[in-house]
Amino acid sequence: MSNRLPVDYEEGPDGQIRWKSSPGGLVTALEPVMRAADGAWIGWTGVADRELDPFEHDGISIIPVPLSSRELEEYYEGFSNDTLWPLYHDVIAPPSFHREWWEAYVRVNRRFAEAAARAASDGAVVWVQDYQLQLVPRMLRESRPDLVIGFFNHIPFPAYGIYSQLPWRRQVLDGLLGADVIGFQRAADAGNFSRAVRRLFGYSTRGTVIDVPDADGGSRRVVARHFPISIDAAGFEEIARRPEVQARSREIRESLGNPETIMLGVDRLDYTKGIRHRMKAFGELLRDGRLEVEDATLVQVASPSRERVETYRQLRDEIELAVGRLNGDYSTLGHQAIAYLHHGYPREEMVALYLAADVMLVTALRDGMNLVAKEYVACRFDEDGVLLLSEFTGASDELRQAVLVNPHDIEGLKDAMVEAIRMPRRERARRMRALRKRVRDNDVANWSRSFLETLTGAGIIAPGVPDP
Ligand code: GDG
Repeated sequence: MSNRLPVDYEEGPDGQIRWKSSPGGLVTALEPVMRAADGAWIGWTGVADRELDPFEHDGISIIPVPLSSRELEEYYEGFSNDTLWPLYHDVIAPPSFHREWWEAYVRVNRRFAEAAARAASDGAVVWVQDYQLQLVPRMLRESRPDLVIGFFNHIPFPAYGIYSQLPWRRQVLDGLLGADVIGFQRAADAGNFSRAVRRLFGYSTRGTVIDVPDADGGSRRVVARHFPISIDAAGFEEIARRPEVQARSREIRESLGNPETIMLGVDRLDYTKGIRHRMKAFGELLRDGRLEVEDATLVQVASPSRERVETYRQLRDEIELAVGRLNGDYSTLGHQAIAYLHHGYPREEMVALYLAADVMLVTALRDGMNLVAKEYVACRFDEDGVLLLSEFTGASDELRQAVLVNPHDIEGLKDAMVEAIRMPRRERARRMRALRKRVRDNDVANWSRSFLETLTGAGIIAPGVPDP
């Protein structure tokens, strides 16, 4: 179960409905599991105010949950993206607290829980994804105590001092504690969660196990631990090895005027991603003459995101103002300082960009994991390219051979960029080999297997994932 289904809705000119797969990491990971287990995917279709019947798509049963446009505003854009998202990302932007948004969140979570209660067979496994659905585990357990319930949080779980700002902090924790296994990206997130449970409920915790008292005086055992998510590493490498993708990557370099160094950023246009910080550092390097525009170009893909939320509109204005200024100040007729692309691209084009980039910039101020960092590494079968990675991403717990940075420290960021650009070939290869091994050893299939085995009691931990 996830807020969004893995398919996109399309209406033909004849009014006929068509469904297109929207292949993401989660779909790749869960598709084989779902087929083997005869599972169903429950979620919203992406269109408001439409009731749609369950259907089959590409061998997967799909169960749509309807949302009205009002609920979309209050539950999704409001409580999920303007309350929980900024709060869980360490209040980089101020969260808004509105009681009507909370009420919509409760209502929609109940609808999702009811859909699962109807669809699940006796003793079935239900895996709930992400922060939009934190109340579902408890609601589901109350109506269907026979089910095995897992929850995975894709974003960080903040420290108590921040989490405790949430007016509904007890209800959210209680919602999550309805699950048997609660998964997080990093050990630190699981630790923050357990601490919040101790502070607010006084339940005892031992390592990753929390004892949750139940109504008849006994207790239930809930596991809260980290399962770092990953990507389909082999799938990305396969695309990168295609001759036409490599040709495209050379074409990209040429169209940028064959600069010595191409630096690349790929992010949803989101304030958590540190896009402004990276542009500021790059601009100062040009200003100080440590980089010349003929030698270094920054390509920034900023895919459109949450465009109806005001904070995101403001961010877009700020970034586009900064890009305009930098290009005005430093571009020449033949060389652009920043190639800024406010589009989404097909996966093959993203891979060609990864192959064209000498330095990949991941400067998030807070990020649950950051899959872009892992995708870059998976694509570099040539063992070249440098990953510059923020310490505030979940990925930095695993990808220790990246050039690690604190994006708030602009001087440090500038030095790290120069270090990455100047890094000798042998050093680049040494680091990239180690990074690649890590991403191959813990791919997304490993992630889902490890979670589901813990959930169903086998308790086997994926190789390379240390149990905290
Ligand atoms: C959340 C958490 C966590 C982006 N633009 C295009 C495109 N993308 C793809 C990337 C990557 C994905 O979107 C973004 O994933 P990230 O992990 O980088 O970030 P979030 O979207 O914030 O994801 C995050 C993740 O959930 C998983 O748990 O890692 O911390 O915030 O796969 O490649 N893909 C295509 N065209 C684009 O223009 N095809």
